[in-house]
Amino acid sequence: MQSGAYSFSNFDLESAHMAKTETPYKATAMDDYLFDLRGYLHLKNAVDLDHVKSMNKILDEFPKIQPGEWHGYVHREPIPQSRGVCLQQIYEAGEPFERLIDNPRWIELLKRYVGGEGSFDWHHGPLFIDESFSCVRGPHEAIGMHSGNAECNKKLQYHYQCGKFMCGQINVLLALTDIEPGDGGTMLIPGSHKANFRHPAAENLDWEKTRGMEGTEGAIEVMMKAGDALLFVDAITHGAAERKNPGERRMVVYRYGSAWGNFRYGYIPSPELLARLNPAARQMVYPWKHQVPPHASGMLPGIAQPAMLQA
Ligand SMILES: O=C(O)CCC(=O)C(=O)O
Repeated sequence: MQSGAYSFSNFDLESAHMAKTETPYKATAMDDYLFDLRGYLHLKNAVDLDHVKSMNKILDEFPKIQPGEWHGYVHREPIPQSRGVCLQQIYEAGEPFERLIDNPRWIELLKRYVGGEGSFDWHHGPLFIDESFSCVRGPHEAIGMHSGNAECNKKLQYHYQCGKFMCGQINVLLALTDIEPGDGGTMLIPGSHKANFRHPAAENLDWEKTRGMEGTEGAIEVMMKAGDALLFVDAITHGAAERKNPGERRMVVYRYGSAWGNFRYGYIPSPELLARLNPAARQMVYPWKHQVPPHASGMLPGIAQPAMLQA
């Protein structure tokens, strides 16, 4: 159902996201309303369970690399174990992760909410993914509260102007396991993407010592089924509850912004990945098209071979 359907109930909204079709899902009037109001959308069954299974299999078989080490083009982020094991450039870990880049369940929502169609913002393409990672957390692991409109930076802005959304960054967090009470769910403060004040508890937060966000005034913990996705503007104050249960919580995050952005950690996609992706997906991971004089073409970075990038 398209925009204009204000009678959309929550149930219908969820069913719409369950549709087993490759036709890209388009935002409804209710999606726009809820996204604007709360700063996030819960996309139920965004990815089917076979797809989830294939990603979990890759993670199960992935070598146990240490923080800062590489396996292929995947890098384990050097973060404290208290935040879990995060594998950066996860779209390099295999086709099931590649398929998430321009996933039809969310790609049109991303284009709409990052915004910029018909303006310079789309000069290099509609979107750029500056970070893609998997994160596996065990007992006592979590991430503390961060972000919020009151942090005041452009990446964190939430903006609706001239009838258009213009968001600095939108995250898609896809659950690879069910996330139930005690599992360490994502926590959000609905509406904080428009907040004019920092959360008082954020003022003296000790990032090294902090664990989960549970108990934070105004925050909710989102329960998800494996295959559900949480689409949220990075401007919303968020984090995760500490995992209390045995076992693991698994998820991936892909962060989308304008194609004039840059990689958060300076990664560069592999030539193999760029050669495999369809042009739209390739543009989302590497929007640059370099122009250099002929005598300087050998000076381009290894991956940036013009023939590959102009296709
Ligand atoms: O781990 C989570 O659930 C929250 C993820 C997060 O904080 C982020 O994507 O910035």
